[in-house]
Amino acid sequence: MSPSFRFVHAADLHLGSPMAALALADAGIARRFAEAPRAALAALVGAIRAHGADFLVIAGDLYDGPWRDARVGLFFNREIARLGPDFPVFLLAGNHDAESRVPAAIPAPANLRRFGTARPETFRLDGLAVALHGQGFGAREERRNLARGYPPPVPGHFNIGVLHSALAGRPGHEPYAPCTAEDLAGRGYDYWALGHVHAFEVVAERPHVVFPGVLQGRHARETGAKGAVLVSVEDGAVSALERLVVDDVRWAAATVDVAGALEEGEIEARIARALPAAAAAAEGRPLALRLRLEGTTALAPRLLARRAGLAVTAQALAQQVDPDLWLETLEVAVAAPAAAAPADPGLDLAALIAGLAADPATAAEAAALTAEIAPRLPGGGGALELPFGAAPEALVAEAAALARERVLGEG
Ligand SMILES: [Mn+2]
Repeated sequence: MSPSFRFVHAADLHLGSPMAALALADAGIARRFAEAPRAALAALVGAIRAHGADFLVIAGDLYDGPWRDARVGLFFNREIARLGPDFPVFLLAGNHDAESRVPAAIPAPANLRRFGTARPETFRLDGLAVALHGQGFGAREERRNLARGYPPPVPGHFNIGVLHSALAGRPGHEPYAPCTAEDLAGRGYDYWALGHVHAFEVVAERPHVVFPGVLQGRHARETGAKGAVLVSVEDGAVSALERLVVDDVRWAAATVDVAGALEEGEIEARIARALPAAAAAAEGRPLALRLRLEGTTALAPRLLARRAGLAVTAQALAQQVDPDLWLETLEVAVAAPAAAAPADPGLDLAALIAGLAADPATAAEAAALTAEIAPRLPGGGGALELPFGAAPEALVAEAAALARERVLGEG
């Protein structure tokens, strides 16, 4: 009879990652968000101790990239050391922390074991009859099917394959170390501890193929609960798999339909109605909300021109719902109804502005200006990105709305 045990599978901690700024947050809350990836690791260590797990597997992208200094590495080592000198931690390098980008620059705690990158390596925990097989990334762009080179399972052991891969492809993720779920099932292992894909996913069972997802969401596209997984093994088979939700802050996105709204009070009322459902996603944590206004309304030029003020209003409304509900961005994706014919066809300013706004040359000029100005701003352009969105077209649309308001007195 094989021993029963439990282990924790985590991946994509991205320590050292810059957290998206919150325009209206005060210094304290901004710091809370900035430190959330570290707080999530500390919470994970606490959860491991509380659950009495036997070992920890980290399947790549522990670090977001090359260290700015040694502090991030010292922080990780300290947290791992809190698990005790006899608690095994297995670490695999992913694309973000490939060996060439994040070399093992400082001495590691005695309980940390790092998979090699030249070939697959096997670690055994003979007391638990566990064998772990893994090959880390030597360089960022690993295009080979690494899984195919993994060794046969160790007989009489619970075999775990540790791999950083998007499998045959996952939207939004580079197709590094590509392989199929069939490649993995064919190895004869009991559990595949994957990393790289930031959403939690149980791809298959028996053998289990699992992405725990990112440990802490870092921007408004990483929404919802985040953490690791706790795997229970009895009689040589997975008997339970549960999520350990350890994120310290959370992200959400919501869309408000402003179609047909005739006055700003109506816009505010519709924002206020959307907020409680969005706030529910926080589950007691600070929540950063990306709010998007959509629809065709005569107020469109005014909304685009006065977005900064509207963002402050939305933040104030959010605080009424939950003091820890923070507006990440207010996206104003609205359109004005088709305009009536101008009174004086001789000088049609509205048409002139609309024509300029639709001209690709204007967008190109806006993109060039943005690229020139952004690096000179504090934070390297983050401040510019936040109010205007990524696309030069959005910048031009906002400029056109401002011009209409100033020149034509609209809005
Ligand atoms: Mn990755």
